[in-house]
Amino acid sequence: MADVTRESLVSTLEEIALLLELKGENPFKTRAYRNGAEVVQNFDGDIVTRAAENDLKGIKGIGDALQQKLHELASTGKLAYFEDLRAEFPPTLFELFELQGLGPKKIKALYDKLGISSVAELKEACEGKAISDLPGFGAKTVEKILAAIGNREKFADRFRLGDVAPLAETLLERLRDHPKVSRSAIAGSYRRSKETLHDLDFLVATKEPAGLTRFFTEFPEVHEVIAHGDTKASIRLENGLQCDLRAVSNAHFPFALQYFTGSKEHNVALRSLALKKGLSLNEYDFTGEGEIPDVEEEADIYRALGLDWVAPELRENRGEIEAACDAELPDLVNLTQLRGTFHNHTIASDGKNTLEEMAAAAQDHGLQYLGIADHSKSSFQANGLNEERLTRQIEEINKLNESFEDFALLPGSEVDILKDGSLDFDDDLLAKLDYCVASVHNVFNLPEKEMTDRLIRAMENEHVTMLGHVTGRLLLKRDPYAVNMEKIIDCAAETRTVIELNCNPWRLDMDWRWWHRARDKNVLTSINPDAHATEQLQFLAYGARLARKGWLRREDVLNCQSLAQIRDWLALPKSKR
Ligand code: DGT
Ligand code: CA
Ligand code: CA
Ligand code: ZN
Repeated sequence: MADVTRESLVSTLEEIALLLELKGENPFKTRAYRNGAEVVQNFDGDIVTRAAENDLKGIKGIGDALQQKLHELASTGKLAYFEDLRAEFPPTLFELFELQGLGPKKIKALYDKLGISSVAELKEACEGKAISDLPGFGAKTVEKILAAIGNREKFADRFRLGDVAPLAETLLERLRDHPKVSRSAIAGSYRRSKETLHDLDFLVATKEPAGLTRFFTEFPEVHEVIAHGDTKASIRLENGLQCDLRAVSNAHFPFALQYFTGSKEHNVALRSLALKKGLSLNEYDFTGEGEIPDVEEEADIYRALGLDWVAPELRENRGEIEAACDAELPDLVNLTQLRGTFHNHTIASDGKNTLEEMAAAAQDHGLQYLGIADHSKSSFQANGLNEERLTRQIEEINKLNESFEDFALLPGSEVDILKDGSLDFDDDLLAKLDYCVASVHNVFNLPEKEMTDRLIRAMENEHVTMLGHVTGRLLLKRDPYAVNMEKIIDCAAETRTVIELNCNPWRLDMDWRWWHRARDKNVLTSINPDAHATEQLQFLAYGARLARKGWLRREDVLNCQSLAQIRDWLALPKSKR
């Protein structure tokens, strides 16, 4: 079942309203859905659970019919009425809903006046003249629409790491459990922990390769068999993801694993190093004139070339081969070293769980502390807390903490950085918190200099412990806002402000390519799940993978410190940290 959230309820109601409008239904009916969407959006409480439990009676603006539909949606993840309605329109019409910056009003105008019902048609119209006759479609709007279409093309056929990881592991397990498989792995960008992937590259060692490729092409998730041979096969899953399988002998496995892990750039550099040693390296073995090294596992290949084994995350030809040669590879952080985490939400703002539930989940994860950072008042769309509610939450946390042994909730806030770089709360209130995460949640379109100055002003505040999701990007959806990352990192170093590594699979922000530079300037990170529900604490695993990809060690990660260490650290003025 699809994850039901407040946002998904709201967007379904809005889509229904739009579809009714496109059909020319009576405006009264349409308005009921629009109002309903607004009520759900602004409801002060856990509307998703209330809907799932059919407990919506008496909520103003949600009549009987809407109650029933919300209940069906929240309890089953589907709504028959909505699906029937959708079926009345060309399926390509719904592509338009996914374009950034194209609201329902515009979609209706395009459909009604120009009969546009797909992105392809829209693109054609934008490139021609017809569209400029429509009111509300000036040159600027058309430019924005074209940019959104460009983004969509750029992102087509790519997947977010966190969106494919659970399925990837399930398929790998199935291959691993096959009686004729002795070794197995997922190579490629998945093993290198890239934030987005084009396809998955499975690899097995087996004596019966043809049996394995057949087994693979018969997986129940298969939508289409793209290629099927005796040693390799390619399938496309129902979600559109392509998966390749290569079946090799046990002796070839380490070479295939090394080769198909990539990156291409890393492999090119490695092969040229091998050539200097008189060895030719390919996906099957070493060949050459002199003595051929014994290879049982991947590390033997690196060792034969005079290198330490290079963790897959580092294989991007960004200095890892030189470091491996000098035995100077970093001892990378790993998930089990995390002792706590910051930046988590509760039902007080837009989270799904209570303080108690979040605390219990954190303890299940073996964490010693969990930072609570609900939204601040300017984030009204996320039900941000005002001064009074935050003050009450601090008291609530302090009281709860008396009931824990060897565990603590840390009262904090995800405070909005306002347009001018000032903060949503004044210093007196911020001083009452254990820490604060400062984030941008609106006005994304400032010029680079202004956006950079805005973040710098926030970092200069003594109470800002860390910057949240520093570029605001949403992977495969929204580009980062314009900001000068060199300057942000320099300022973080100077002001001793931590930069978070936001683990939400949509964000994974700050980008891994910047961490090496940051850590060389002694900037700390905090690996933060930005959890809006207990199960999202699992996002920490993606954060740890991306931290490794950014060359980070245990000492570079604030939340590898124990609760006692963290308390001491938080008690220091920023300049002493
Ligand atoms: P992706 O799938 O676009 O997210 O990224 P990768 O790195 O998984 O790329 P993929 O699936 O095309 O190939 C997997 C690995 O196989 C790649 O990282 C390196 C290796 N490889 C593939 N084609 C070539 C090639 O033409 N030359 C070299 N040196 N290596 C290749
Ligand atoms: Ca791949
Ligand atoms: Ca591939
Ligand atoms: Zn945020």
